[in-house]
Amino acid sequence: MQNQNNKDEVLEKAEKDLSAVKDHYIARLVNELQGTDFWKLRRAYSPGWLATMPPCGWHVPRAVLMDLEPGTMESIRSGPNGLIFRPDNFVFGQSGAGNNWAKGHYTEGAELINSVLDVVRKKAENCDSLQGFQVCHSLGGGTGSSMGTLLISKIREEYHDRMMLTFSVFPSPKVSDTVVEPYNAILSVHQLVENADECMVLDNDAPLK
Ligand SMILES: Nc1nc2c(ncn2[C@@H]2O[C@H](COP(=O)(O)OP(=O)(O)OP(=O)(O)O)[C@@H](O)[C@H]2O)c(=O)[nH]1
Ligand SMILES: [Mg+2]
Repeated sequence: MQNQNNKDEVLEKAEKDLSAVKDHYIARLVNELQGTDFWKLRRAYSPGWLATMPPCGWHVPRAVLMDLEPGTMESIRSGPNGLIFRPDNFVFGQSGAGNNWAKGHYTEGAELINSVLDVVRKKAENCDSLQGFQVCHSLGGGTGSSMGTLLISKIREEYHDRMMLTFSVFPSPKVSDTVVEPYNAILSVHQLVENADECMVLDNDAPLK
């Protein structure tokens, strides 16, 4: 309850000063807020940002959502912002990665990655002047870290002259679910150093300070 009040306060504060909301501010807020709040904020401030306006009349984020399990997609779809996403932009598997970096990078993730790339390609082809890509993921779990970095390397291979910016949530021992989180993060950092142009490091310790 306290947490919800804090989030509402942050959103309210941001809503009061439109001009103050710059990209770095949004990036900091992402650390404090859940993904759905991020889109709520984005929709409130700059509806044209990374979005296309289809004939239906509302802005649709030019975003591809991927996971190795269906649960997270279902909660986004049934959440307050579920309707703003195009249903064909959700790509998910059934098995999950279970915090296992190798599963996301080499086995389950590698099987699903081509379906994700098909959607990414379609989005990229619809852009008038494609500038780059932004990837939001966590580095502690099994999917965002391993399949996230696999996606980044595949995009880099195909669009080597476009910018790659990542918003990477680094694990914190204070909110850690499993002991393998630091290992997943280290394996992913190695990939990010190779394939990303810029990484926004979101420290999961920060909201607890
Ligand atoms: N700041 C923030 N951190 C999150 C959030 N959700 C998960 N995390 C962190 O992300 C890490 C776990 O990663 P998840 O994204 O849940 O895992 P995943 O990438 O889906 O991988 P698997 O579920 O293992 O397949 C942990 O370090 C969590 O603390 C969130 O909404 N906000
Ligand atoms: Mg997961």
